[in-house]
Amino acid sequence: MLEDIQDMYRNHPLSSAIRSLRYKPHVRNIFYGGVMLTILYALYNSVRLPESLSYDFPEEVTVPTPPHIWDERARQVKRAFLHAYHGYERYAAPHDELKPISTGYKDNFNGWGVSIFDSLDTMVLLGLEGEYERARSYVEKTRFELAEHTFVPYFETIIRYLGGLLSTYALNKDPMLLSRADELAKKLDPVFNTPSKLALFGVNPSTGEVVGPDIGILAEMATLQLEYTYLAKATGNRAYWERANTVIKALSSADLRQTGGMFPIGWNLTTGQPHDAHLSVGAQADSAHEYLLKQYLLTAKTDKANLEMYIRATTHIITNLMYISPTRHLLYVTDTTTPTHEARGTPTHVFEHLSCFLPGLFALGAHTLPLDDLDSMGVNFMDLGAKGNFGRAGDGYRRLNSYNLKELHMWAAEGLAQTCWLTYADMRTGLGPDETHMRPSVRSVHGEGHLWMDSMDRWKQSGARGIPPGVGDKTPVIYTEQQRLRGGPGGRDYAIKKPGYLLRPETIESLYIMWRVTGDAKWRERGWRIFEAIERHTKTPYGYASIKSVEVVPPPKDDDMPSYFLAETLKYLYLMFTNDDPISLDKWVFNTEAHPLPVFEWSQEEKVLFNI
Ligand code: DMJ
Repeated sequence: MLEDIQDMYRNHPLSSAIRSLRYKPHVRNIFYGGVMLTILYALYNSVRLPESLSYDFPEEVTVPTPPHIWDERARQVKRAFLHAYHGYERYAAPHDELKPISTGYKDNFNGWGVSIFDSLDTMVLLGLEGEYERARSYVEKTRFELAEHTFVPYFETIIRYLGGLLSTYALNKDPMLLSRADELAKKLDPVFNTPSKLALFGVNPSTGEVVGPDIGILAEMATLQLEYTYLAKATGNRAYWERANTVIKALSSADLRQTGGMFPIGWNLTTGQPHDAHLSVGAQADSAHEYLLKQYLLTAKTDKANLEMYIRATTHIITNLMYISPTRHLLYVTDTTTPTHEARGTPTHVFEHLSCFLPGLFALGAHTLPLDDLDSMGVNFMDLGAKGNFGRAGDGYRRLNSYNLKELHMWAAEGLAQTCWLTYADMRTGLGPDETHMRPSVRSVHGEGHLWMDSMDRWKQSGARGIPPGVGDKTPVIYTEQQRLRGGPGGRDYAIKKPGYLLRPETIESLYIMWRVTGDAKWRERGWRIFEAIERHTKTPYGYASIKSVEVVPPPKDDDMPSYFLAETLKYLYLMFTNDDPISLDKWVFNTEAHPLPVFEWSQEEKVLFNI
């Protein structure tokens, strides 16, 4: 190498000038010596251990934070909400969303002011009376109309608009909100005009024209049960209950032999049966799995079909979609491509931020269900696998049957929550990427990977000592800029697929539930660190902006502040930090957009009306 460098210098035009110094060898030697030193210093700089392995990311807190500090932290979230909402009110209302860099606006969800509807219950919980009154008078006047041949996306309208109205009604019992919710649901009703009565993608609320492919998407057609059941109960209109029931019946009578008892993404809206075998808990699937447990909880544990479907779905997720990474043993959940003849498809090893709601769901289930005594709920775990003829699924049930199911679900929750958190703690911004690609093996980015349950079985066979695989705390690996550009030293176990942080709530939502369910303050402290990172890297003079890369400091921003940031991200942060527990997980159920609905108390007449 030294020779190469000398050659390079010999052939360089400057060298002739230097050679003219041949009669002054001491000058020449000093010159070459200087050049060599410069090169050696540059080489050293590119390989030396990064100063940033000691990057200023704060250590985990070991001394308990006193309650008054938590109250102050909750107040800081409230101030953040006000900053974001005032920016929206000033520059974008009554359009849908604020562009927090240019002070422009977006009309991406009907143009009815989605940020207002999505924020209503957050304002009530935060005690923001002035903002709420201004929002209320807008809501009262909104015309749920659209120009001909344009369409509302049904799913988004349900979770954001209808969810916001119903939840706020549940909190303050303002009848105007319920009547607006009723009116909106009626205008959307043509969407059910399919042979299966499962919802199409979209509808024009003014003309009733509908739009959407015959092959629907799981999350879009199976995320309305909570909203419609609550609406049915609040209005006494059984027709809404029927809409929710159609979904529940379609799901519980679906032919799931191809997918081992789990619901795939594609659904045929004519036959009401699955169309493919693509399994995921992330995009296009997430909230459908979430609503199985939550519908059971909302209806005060009266609807056994949902409980059974929840246990089937989670059994398949645990036995087939959960993997453990080779180096740091990170537990993660992935999706599988369509299988041919087997129940298990090929894992992609993609891990989505959207899937980070799952640890919270597992924890909520373990907290609220007697998973270690399902017989007391009239459910026989082994029968669930055998009765439906779900292909190879029976193996999974036999496997899980040798564990305490409650404990296993809680381990799954803890391990996944650790990984979701670590994808934040590993980044220089302290914020997590939208998608990662987990390495299935130390040496290769290809391969089957290591199923979590295989590691669990080995751990159990060797005496089940210590913390189960994938569950304990892990150390963050923060790359320097040099390491990032070089592709890193590999200690992270994953590559970043989509580097943006879109102000999403899922990790924060799970940290909040983990904190409430376990009482372990480490989850709450991690939530605080994420909030600090949000303040540091996403705040603009007018609001908060998604960022394009979580690995770059300062991160480049996107001109985008989604309404779910107001509805979910800030609400979960506030509820995590406040010392009160205004929305107890035993008494309320959050819809998928973080709008809480109260667990039912059934009256005798309602039991008759709803066939309970
Ligand atoms: C939210 O709109 C909802 O939580 C939805 O279910 C999926 N995720 C987005 C935010 O990431």
